[in-house]
Amino acid sequence: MRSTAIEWQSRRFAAWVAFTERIALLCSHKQTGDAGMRTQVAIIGGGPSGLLLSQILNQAGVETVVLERATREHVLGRIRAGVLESGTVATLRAAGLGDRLDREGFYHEGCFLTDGDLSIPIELDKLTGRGVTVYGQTEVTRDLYEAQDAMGTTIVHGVEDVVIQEATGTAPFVEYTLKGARHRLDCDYVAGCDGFHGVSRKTIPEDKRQEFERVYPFGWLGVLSKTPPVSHEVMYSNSPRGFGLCSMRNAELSRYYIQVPVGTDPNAWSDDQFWEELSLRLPKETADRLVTGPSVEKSVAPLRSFVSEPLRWGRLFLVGDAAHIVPPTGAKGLNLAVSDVYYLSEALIDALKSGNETGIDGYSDRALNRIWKAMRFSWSMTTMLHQFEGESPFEAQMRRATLNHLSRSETARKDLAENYIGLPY
Ligand code: RFL
Ligand code: PHB
Repeated sequence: MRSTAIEWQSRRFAAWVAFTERIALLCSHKQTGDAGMRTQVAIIGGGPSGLLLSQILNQAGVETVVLERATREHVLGRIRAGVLESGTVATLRAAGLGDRLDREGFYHEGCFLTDGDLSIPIELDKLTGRGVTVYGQTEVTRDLYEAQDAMGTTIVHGVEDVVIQEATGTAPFVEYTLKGARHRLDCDYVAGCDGFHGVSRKTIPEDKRQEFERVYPFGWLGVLSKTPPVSHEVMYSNSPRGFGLCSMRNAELSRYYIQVPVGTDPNAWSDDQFWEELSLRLPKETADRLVTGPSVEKSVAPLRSFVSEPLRWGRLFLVGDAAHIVPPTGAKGLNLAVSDVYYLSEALIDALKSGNETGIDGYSDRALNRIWKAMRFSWSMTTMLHQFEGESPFEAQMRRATLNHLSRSETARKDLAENYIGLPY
C-alpha cells in the first residue's frame, strides 16, 4: 500500500517535470522556432572555405555546424577556380581529400604568357621546384561534401536571414530561418565563410573594420566547352583587343575567358562570336589550333581587389571571399581561402582543445600577411595583361615592356613563378 503511494507520488512528480519542460520548450519555440542546437564552431557558408574548415576541425574532434543558404546542387554547379597551388594540394591531402585529386588532377610544370605572337614560357617547376595542379573548384567541393557525409557532420542547406549575435561576448549564437521556422545555434566561435555577399563581414560594425578596394572597369566572359584544350598549359594572353585566357579541366574539357566591358550580358555573346574574339587575342599559331564547339556554360565575372581588415571581431572570424577578393588573373582566390582555413583551423583547435588562445589572437595578422602579397600579385598580373578603357598609349607600352622584360629575364620569370605557385604558409 505504502509503495503504491510512493509510486503514485513519483509518477506525479515525473509528470510535473515533463510539464514544466514542455512549457520551457514551448517558450523557446516561440522565441527561436525550436529548442536550439549547440556546437563548438558555427560555420556560415558551405562553399570551399566553410566545408574545408568543417572537415579539418571535425578530423581533430571539434564539432561544427555548417549553415548554407543554397542547395548542394547549386553550390556544385558554380564553375570557378581551376588552378591549385602546391600548398593547397598539401592541405587538401592532409584533410583526407587527396585520393581523387591525385588521380584526376593535372600537375602543370609551367604556364605561358603571350603578347601578340610572342610566347613566354614560365617554367614554374624548373624555376622554383614546384608546379601547380589543375583541378576544378567544383571537384574540390564535391570531394569535400563526400568526405563530410562520410564523417556524418551537420550541413544545413536552405538557411535564410542568418544573424550572428553576441560575437563580442563569451556566448555567441547564430539565428536563422529554415523552412519558415526561426532557429538558434549556440556556439563557442563563429566562422564567416559566406563569400563576398554574405552577412558575416557586415556583422562587424563599420567603425571596427577598414576596407580597401579596387573595382576594375572590365569583367571576364568565361566559356566551358567539351573540346580538347588548345594548350597543354594555362595561357594568359595580352593583345591590342584585350586579355584572353586558355585553361582546362581535363583532356576533353576546356575553360576559356576573354576580357569584356563591365556589365556585359553573357547571353549577348553567341558561341561563334566568343571563339572569333578569343582567336584574335591569341598568338596566330595557337589560334590556328583552337578547337571550338558549343559552350556548356557561359558567364561573366566582375573583377575586383578587396580586403576588409581585421579578420576577427570578438569570437567571429572571417575566412576566404568573405574577407577578401582578388581578380582571378593570378588564380589566387581559392588558394587564399585554403591558407586562411589552414591558419584558422590550427588556431581554433588550439583554443578549443588546449585553451591556448595565442593562435586565435594572431589569426588576423598571420592571414593578412599572406593575403596582401597575393593581392599585390593578382593586381600586377591584371595590370600587366588587361586593357583599361580610356588608357593612353603609354599604358599599352608599359604592358608590352613588362612582358618583353619577362621574356628576356630569368630573374623576372622566377619572381613571377614564385608568386604563381604560391608563397609559403
Ligand atoms: P564562396 O565560394 O563564395 O562560398 C561562400 C558560400 O556561402 C554561401 N552564403 C551564405 N550561406 C549562409 N548565409 C548567408 N547569408 C550566405 N551568403 C552566402 C554561398 O551560397 C556560398 O556557398 O566563398 P569561399 O568558400 O570563401 O571560396 C572562395 C572561392 O570560391 C573563390 O575565391 C574562387 O572561386 C576564386 N577564383 C579562383 N581562385 C583560385 O584560387 N584559382 C583560380 O583559378 C580561380 N579562378 C575564381 C576563378 C573566381 C572566379 N569568379 C567566378 C569570380 C575564376 C573565376 C571566374
Ligand atoms: C580556370 O581554369 O578557371 C582559371 C585558370 C587560371 C586563372 C583563373 C581561372 O588565373
